[in-house]
Amino acid sequence: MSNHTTHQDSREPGRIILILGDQLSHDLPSLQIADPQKDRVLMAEVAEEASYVPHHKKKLALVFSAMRHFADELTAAGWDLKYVHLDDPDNSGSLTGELDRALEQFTVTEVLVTEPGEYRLKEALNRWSGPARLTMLDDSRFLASHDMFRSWAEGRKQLRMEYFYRDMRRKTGLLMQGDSPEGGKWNYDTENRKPAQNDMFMPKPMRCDPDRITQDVLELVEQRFPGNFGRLTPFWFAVTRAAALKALDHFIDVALPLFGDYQDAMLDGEPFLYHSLLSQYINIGLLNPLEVCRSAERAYYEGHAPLNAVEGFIRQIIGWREYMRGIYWLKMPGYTRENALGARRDLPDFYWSGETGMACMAAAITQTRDEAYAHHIQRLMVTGNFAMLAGINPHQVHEWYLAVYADAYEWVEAPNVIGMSQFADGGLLGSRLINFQSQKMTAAASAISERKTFGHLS
Ligand code: FAD
Ligand code: DLZ
Repeated sequence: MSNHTTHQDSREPGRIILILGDQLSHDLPSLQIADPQKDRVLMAEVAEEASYVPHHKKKLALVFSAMRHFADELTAAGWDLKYVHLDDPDNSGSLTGELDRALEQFTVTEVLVTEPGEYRLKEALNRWSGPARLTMLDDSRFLASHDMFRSWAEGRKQLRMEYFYRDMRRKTGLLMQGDSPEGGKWNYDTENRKPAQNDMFMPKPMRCDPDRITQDVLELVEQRFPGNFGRLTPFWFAVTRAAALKALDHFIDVALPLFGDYQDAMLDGEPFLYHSLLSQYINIGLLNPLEVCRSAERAYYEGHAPLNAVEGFIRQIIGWREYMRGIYWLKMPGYTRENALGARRDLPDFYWSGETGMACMAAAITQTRDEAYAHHIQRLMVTGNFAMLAGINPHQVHEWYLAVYADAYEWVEAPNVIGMSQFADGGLLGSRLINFQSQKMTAAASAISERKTFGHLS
């Protein structure tokens, strides 16, 4: 990784390819159309992105370490790359400021950027008025473009994820036999509500040892963000595509076969169950969502994992994940301020300390503090459901979720929080969701009462 702060521009005028911290994909649209002979890549660690919410320490370390590794990979592949470190004394503190600095240094005809995931940053880049024109490319790592989602949503009384999901199955051909779904049904969720047992084999997520780059980043995070929420070490996330691919293989091998059966379960002392722990890698671009689904599909056709598990897993990614992004871009700006139930209470301090007598809440929050992770049922049925029932201001709930999880980006977090868990959008996501929520409540309640492992929510 080179830092060309004193570089004299001796190349032909070219373009600057700005790559953001959650765009760490070698097949990023802006990289695909760029020319390594003429164009330059710019990556920058900046205070503004590191502090628009008080990110969990592990999330900061994941993003910075993965950015540094990705920059090294691009340099090794022959790209001329300017990388700005957070502690560079000339660091302007913002991505637009870093564009300005780069343009003082290089002769540039155009800045190319793949569309940012968050509205906030997209607006900031669109407002930027530097000496070169800025071109924003659609993010082809998603299956549904904004136009596609908008025309799907247009004229529908209710936006039901299930119908959107079927279109995504048809579009990708995942688990399809011609025009029909594999096995004859689109959805096998009725088989996916088993309570977990203490004596089950519990797979553990793959853990990576921090290398030199990650060690440097851990020091930086501890030094620059000492008061942020979360335990920084042990830090075991994958920070390269190669390691993330191993984590994917590990999940397919050890957890996918029972992913479906236990996807709605909770068990005291078991933070991960059969979940994949892949969202933090998918969301920063180390894994492509479609390749993750194709791996799971392969496991089904090779007889390694049953259909209820594989269909359930694929639905989360090409269904819920894409649908949430569609809702976000349909409803922004304004979505994160919605408050249909008029909830006014401040977020209680125990969301940050975990100090509460409510056993499920304490377990979910301390696990979140330690791992920057909680599985879907904990997020929806424990911390989310409590906030909704207690009448907590949904914007504060949204900011908490955006800060505390390693996979948290507003385009996916906000619809899950504002829509799915808080009903703050007035039920936009449709009756399917109310059904979905009540089914999850029933499943979680019966798991709790059967196992009596989490105590009472009071
Ligand atoms: P698994 O259970 O293994 O699921 C597989 C994959 O499916 C995930 O990696 C993820 O990519 C996708 N997925 C599953 N459920 C959803 C969903 N509801 N929306 C979008 N994608 C989904 N997910 C985020 O990626 N970022 C967030 O900030 C986020 N905030 C959430 C907040 C709330 C209140 C709720 C209820 C859910 C939130 N989710 C979020 C969705 C989901 O909880 C996480 O994607 C999941 O827990 C990540 O863990 P995993 O990789 O082990 O997922
Ligand atoms: C999350 C994050 C953090 C913590 N830091 C940076 C950074 O320093 N530089 C950068 O380019 N991106 C960072 N990111 C990711 C951005 O916040 C993300 O690209 C936007 O939120 C859009 O999704």
